[in-house]
Amino acid sequence: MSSEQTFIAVKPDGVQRGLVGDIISRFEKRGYKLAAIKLVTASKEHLEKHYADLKEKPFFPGLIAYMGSGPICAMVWEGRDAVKTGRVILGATNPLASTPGTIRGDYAIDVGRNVCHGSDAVESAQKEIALWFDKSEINTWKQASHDWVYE
Ligand code: YYY
Ligand code: MG
Repeated sequence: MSSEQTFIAVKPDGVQRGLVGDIISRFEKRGYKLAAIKLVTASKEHLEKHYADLKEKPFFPGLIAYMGSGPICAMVWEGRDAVKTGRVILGATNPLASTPGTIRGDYAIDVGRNVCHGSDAVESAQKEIALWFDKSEINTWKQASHDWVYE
């Protein structure tokens, strides 16, 4: 359970529905530190790289079209166990299986409109952060609340 970084994104539906602030707020309130953030409308090629492991899936073309349909709020969040806990904050892939209190469990119904993305492992987080951000865009800073969040 070390300090790590995870790639979290508000997908185009989440941006269109005005959920960016709430999603950021959930990570902030939990105690995580924002290391990078930007709004980006991703190209087809970029999204195909991001979801390369899903390219054989029947939903892949629809997923790429949806993800490229508008701006995404791309972020890097940092802190203890950030990858696994980030997935818990998001909820299950299928929103109907997501617990209320999670982002998907509160705001989504269809799997193809599930509002947010989060890296599924430390290794994929590193790859995704490198795909979406230049090193110069990642901030190193000490959160004023750090010593009140961690023992
Ligand atoms: O990591 P996560 O987003 O929770 O799920 P993945 O299995 O990586 O799938 C990525 C993305 O694909 C998912 O968030 C929605 C979409 N998707 C879909 O449209 N239909 C499926 N049956 C499964 C996934
Ligand atoms: Mg995934």
